[in-house]
Amino acid sequence: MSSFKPLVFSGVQPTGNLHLGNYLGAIRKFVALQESHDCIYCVVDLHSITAQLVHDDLPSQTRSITAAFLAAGIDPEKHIVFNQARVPQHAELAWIFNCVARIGWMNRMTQFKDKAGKDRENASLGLLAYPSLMAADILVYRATHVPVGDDQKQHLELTRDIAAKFNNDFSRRIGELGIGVEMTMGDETLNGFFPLTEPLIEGPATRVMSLRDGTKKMSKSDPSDLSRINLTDDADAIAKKIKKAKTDPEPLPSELAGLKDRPEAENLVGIYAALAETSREAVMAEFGGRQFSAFKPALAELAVEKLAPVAAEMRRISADRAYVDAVLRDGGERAGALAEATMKQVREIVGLLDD
Ligand code: AQP
Repeated sequence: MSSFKPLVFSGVQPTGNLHLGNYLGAIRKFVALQESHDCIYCVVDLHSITAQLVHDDLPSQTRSITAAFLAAGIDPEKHIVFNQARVPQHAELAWIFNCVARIGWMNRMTQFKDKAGKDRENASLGLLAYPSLMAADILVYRATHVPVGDDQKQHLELTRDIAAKFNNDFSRRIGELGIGVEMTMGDETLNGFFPLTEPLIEGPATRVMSLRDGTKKMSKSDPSDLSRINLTDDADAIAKKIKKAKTDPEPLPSELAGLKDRPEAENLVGIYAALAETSREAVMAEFGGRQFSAFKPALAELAVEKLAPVAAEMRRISADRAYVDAVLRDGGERAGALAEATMKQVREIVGLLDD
């Protein structure tokens, strides 16, 4: 028996312009993890049709997220970059996980409640089952680590629950086939096939909030463009949005405790710290006691300095559609081979004949 090989997986939906929250909460971490891990990064197009089926621009959005991955510094040769629909094993494993997960688990997901809103009966079945597909995305590679923003924490807990139930339900069979990893669950030792994936949610910007309302997450689907900084915004747009960002009349505090009950101040300090790759404490040591009228221009300058090169590179890569498509095709082939190896064993465990 050996342990699971460390492997990073994460995905981003092609549902609109990427924003600073996606960049700081996810993509920048994807880039850093390449140094220490094998990584698989996916544009999760099948997820993007759960909330809204028809997207006129789905192919161009998929290419644009791919360009953002590459522009941020993801190496598609050393690692794997592809779009989910190219590897049908994701959907196949998701079906099996639909039979593992319980409806009650899905009904408790806050993202489902938020997105379905009051008219839950009218939400797509796909929206309810979204976390099961997300579990399949990760576990079809038996990935051990998943960098995400804080909003995905609950879905990752559910991924662990699905893996644990599958391992538990099929432990005997996994043992008989000799393809398991010995795992301790409570007082029991069992033969697990899927790892209990660890979320990687760290740093000062795990939940970047809207610039218009510090209690709401910065989101692609917020109708107000002023609520978010898009990765493609130019310097003027970034400066304008930060200037207009909601704040309170007090100066910045010098210590962390002073940010309590000041969500907008907390958000801007977190963004500054993440962009400057420092701690919130260090930002407050520098700006404590100063007004937002002094802090905001410094934040805008830093944001432009960090984001402008990514935006320029994204434009350059996006112009070469053949290159982007070649990256996705090659990544899809390599991901597909890995996913099929897992699914062969899953079919054997479950008892589904495939040859
Ligand atoms: N505001 C955020 N702060 C930090 N991380 C964030 N992420 C999203 N918003 C923030 C992280 O970005 C990754 C990709 O997200 P996604 O596009 O797959 O899904 P999402 O969380 O639904 O993103 P949006 O922007 O909020 O889209 P809509 O408006 O369509 O719902 C994930 O790791 C996520 O945690």
